[in-house]
Amino acid sequence: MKFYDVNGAPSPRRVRIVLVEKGIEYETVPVDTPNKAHLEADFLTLNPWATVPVLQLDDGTCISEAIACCRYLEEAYPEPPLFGKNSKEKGIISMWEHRMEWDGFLAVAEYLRNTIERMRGRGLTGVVNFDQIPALAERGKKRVAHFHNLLDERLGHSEYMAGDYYTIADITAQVSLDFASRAGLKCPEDKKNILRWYNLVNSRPSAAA
Ligand SMILES: N[C@@H](CCC(=O)N[C@@H](CS)C(=O)NCC(=O)O)C(=O)O
Repeated sequence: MKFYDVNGAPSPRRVRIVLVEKGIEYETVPVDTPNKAHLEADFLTLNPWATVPVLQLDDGTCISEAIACCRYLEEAYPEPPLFGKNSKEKGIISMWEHRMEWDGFLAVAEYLRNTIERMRGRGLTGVVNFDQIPALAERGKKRVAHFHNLLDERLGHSEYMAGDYYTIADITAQVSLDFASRAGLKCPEDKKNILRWYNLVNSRPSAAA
């Protein structure tokens, strides 16, 4: 299995963490996104949406979209389960994972993609160039503050994001929190519930992925 990756990028990191948690062996193929390798024909045959990560299975099948890659890995390598062990858990975990992507990951992306010079004319991923919109950067910043509140409130009465064990919902929240921090939107120090949980998830070997 090949994994098309960008060093340090948050979307592929969601999948990298799952690969480590499940102890899966794979081959990394670096994609030079700063030099726009993901917009060239060779890469677009793997993923026409021009985003990283992409998993390429041994039969050549390509799966893009971080959560879809994680979902494939869960089905192909069920242990340890990260998406739940029964139908109720699966529903609850998916609910929290999806909220973490919307309220966390996409909020940071909205802020960053509409702010930094390197992403000028690249307000969205994909083959179409969209202008940055400063008002969206402002909104993204507010959404990240809201995300910190939401996370702290939830973790005040749940050990992990979706219950009493580590799941894909924690992975999306953890990556979003680190993504925000790297974008300069650090978690306020008074968010004690986030700090408690962050120490837990960040002490797992997969956090280094
Ligand atoms: N919806 C995609 C988003 C992936 C994404 O945004 N990847 C970034 C790297 S973290 C990327 O490919 N950026 C290319 C670009 O900015 O054009 C997913 O979940 O996999």
